[in-house]
Amino acid sequence: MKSLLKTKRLPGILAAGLVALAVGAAGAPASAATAESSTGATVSGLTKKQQKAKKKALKKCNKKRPAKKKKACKEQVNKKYKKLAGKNNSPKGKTYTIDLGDNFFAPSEVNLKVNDSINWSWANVGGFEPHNVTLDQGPSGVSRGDFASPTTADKGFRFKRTFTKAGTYSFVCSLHFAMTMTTNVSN
Ligand SMILES: [Cu+2]
Repeated sequence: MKSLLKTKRLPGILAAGLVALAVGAAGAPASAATAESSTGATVSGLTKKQQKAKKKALKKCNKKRPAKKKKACKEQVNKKYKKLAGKNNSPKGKTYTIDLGDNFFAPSEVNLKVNDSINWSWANVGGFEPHNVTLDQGPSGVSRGDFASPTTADKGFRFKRTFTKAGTYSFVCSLHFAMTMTTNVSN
């Protein structure tokens, strides 16, 4: 597991650019692939992986003869990925509550599926000792800023985040280094 601080961002940007070019060639707007929504899907509604698969499928269609078959093939591919994009844009994940305490997370380990969420709750803290949720390590492409709660002792405080990328996430309270938790996210 690489530390997030050491994560190289450039290859990701290059890859996104290549996908953008590929999608552009397939007829979708080239700008679509660069920005990602909270679901991990691009603005076009497809994940980068899905965009790649779509491009491959369309390429296959190009080999079909006669032109009528080629057209029908492309229509089918476009329809399929339009449906997938719709799914991506309306994720139906579960929400799990994790309690913060003095000084622990409970439970300290949780297994999620992609698009599930955690709602961290300060309801059970003492009210004097401030705490936060800080991402220590996560899968590549996830940044600390995606999971950075304010620091507070406010029992009414809640911090909710959706997990769109599979992998292992280690969280810590930056004021109490023994206060850790692990989130495993699978596809
Ligand atoms: Cu703390």
